[in-house]
Amino acid sequence: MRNHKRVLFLERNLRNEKLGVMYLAGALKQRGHHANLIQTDKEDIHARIREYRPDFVAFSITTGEHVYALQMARDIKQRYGTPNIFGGPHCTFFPEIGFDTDVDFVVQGQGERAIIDIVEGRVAAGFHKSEMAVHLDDLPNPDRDIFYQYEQFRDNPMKNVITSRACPYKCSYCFNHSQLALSRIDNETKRWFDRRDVSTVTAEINRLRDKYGVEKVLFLDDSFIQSTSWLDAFLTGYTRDVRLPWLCSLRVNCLDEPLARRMFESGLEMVNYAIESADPDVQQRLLHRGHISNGDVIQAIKLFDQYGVRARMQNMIGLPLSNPLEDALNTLQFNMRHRVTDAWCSIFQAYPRTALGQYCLDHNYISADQLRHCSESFFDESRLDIDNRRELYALQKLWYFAIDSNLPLDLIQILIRGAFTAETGDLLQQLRFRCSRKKLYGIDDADAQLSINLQSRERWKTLGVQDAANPADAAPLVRAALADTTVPDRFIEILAGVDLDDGTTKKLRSYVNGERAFAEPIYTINDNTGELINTDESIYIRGTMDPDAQDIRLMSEAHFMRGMAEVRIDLNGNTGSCATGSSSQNANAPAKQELVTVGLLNGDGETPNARKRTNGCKSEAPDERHLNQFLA
Ligand code: B12
Ligand code: SF4
Repeated sequence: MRNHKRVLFLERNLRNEKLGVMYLAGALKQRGHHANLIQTDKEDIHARIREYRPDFVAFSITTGEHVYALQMARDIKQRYGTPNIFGGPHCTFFPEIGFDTDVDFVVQGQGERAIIDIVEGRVAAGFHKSEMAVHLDDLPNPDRDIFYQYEQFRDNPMKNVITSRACPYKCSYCFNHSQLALSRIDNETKRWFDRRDVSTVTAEINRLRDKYGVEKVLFLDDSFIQSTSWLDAFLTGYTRDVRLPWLCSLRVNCLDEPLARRMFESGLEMVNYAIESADPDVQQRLLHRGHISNGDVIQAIKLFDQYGVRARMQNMIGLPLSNPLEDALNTLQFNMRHRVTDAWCSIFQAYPRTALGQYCLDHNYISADQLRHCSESFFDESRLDIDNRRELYALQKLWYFAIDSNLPLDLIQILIRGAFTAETGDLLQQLRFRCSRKKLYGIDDADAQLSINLQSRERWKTLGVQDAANPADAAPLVRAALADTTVPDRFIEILAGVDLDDGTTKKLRSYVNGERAFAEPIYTINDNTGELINTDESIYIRGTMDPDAQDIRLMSEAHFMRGMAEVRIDLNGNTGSCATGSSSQNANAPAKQELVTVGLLNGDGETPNARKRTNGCKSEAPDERHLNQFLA
């Protein structure tokens, strides 16, 4: 029997290097063992297994990935009898994965010591509870070769580094509250947070520079400012010993001008802000993100902007709200208004054992079955029973481009009504990935279609409405509508392939002809505080407002586009009101100044049900009781 064991990590759909796997490989190699990695979607698994002859296969999984990992482990066991080790966040929060008969070892918590104990035969198969917090300076260096054998990671000028492994907050959609609770229960020293000594961080980056020519450093810490004294030492050490451009996520409420300047002078290039939703009520009551406000974010963006430090915004749409599309569009505008350089958007996925997952279950936004079935991707269509799911899916795909090119809101509202297939979604996702890599990190995938061909755009514009061979053909209209914008040609071509129904094509035609008959946003955003101001007065519909049947239809369409629950509309040239709950498509023409009720339609042309129209999140907030049950 070999003394030095071989551990093979199996990964699929890798976009980013994984520090967890690198740390484990570093720990294994320090003890003389071997560790390697295969990308199961890109390589011949069986050839690699036969060649490498692993003693163990290992899976590092987040929730959602477990389904595929279990299948793969089962298959490998049947064919080769190789024992497997499971670890990573999913195993920490769902250790019962160990009940699966095909799982040999499952590790809850930090894995460096545990994996050594397993491969060296000191623990029996089954569940292994490891430390939740470790002294980070005691850990071996992460083994980078395991990832940099692949050029997709080696050639990336930006490399990941982490200086801490915890976050003090308890956002309702995140697993961190479980992590905190487990740390407090498990750790004998009651320590949950540790931060590396600055000298070990700078030494690691300098090694990276010598060996791999790193040009930028991405710090993966949940929030880079946890302690101002540590940050002070970091800025001194980093400026003196490294001074490479760096990027991080920040808790910005303890930022001031001198600190922003020092961070810039040390090489800070971009800051990641997680706003998730632009509505303060949603942030605080639904997402439990009271530790940060729009005002803090706006102030930080402005402080950094004067030094050219760019902003990246993280957003989440498809929340369990009475009107998730409205929330998403407000958040989109917030991003546009503050001209963020890069905007990331995911579709909220409800996870079991999070406060928000439980809230969704309690309020019938999701069934117990659906909640258990966790999606592996956060770009998939929402599994919640919410309005406008299709539009939200489309909006997520358009998000980056809409903000990057500052697309008009009414055009966005038309485009998201297209039938976005999974294939279109994938194409847009890949394009977004390439565009943002090029923009942020200068990595050019040499794809000519990212460029803008002005000649064809001129032709697209003139083709316009009349020349389209088939008046129902939306493609020329899509091209014409986007010709004047700065979106890449490739984006236009993908969108030209999206099917639009007749009503939407008609709206697009009006848009191209300059008749913008869509409502303006209900909210305006206070530029300093980030507060959303609900201004009924700001809602209007362009065009004649004589209260005849045609105008009623126009209004109902405007409502449809906005997906609004309740809107006041000026009918009298000027006054009136539209409320929800009635489907009066055939409403009689109202007299001037009379209140009219206009039925709201969802994407399928149905009137949405009343339950979700009651301000879901505003009456109640998710609680953490179920977590205590889980942790008891
Ligand atoms: C960077 C990051 C990402 C990156 C890279 C993902 C990655 N897996 O590295 C990207 C952007 C792709 C990402 C995406 C997502 N992420 Co993320 N992400 C993080 C983040 C901020 C840092 C990860 C990291 O490098 N940690 C440092 C390393 C050292 O820790 P580690 O990976 O946990 O590994 C240690 C242990 O888990 C264990 N271990 C890990 N693997 C193995 C394997 C074996 C065999 C063993 C024995 C032990 C073991 O030992 C390691 C060393 O001690 C964490 C939060 C955090 N602070 O960890 C969230 C986190 C991992 N993400 C999370 C989630 C939910 C997601 C998403 C589903 C979407 C979302 N809502 O953000 C997607 C899932 C994508 C996917 N399919 O992987 C959750 C996972 C929770 C869960 N139940 O699985 C976390 C924990 C955030 C949170 N607190 O909720 N994420
Ligand atoms: S700040 Fe980030 S890591 Fe911390 S609890 Fe909230 S979402 Fe999770």
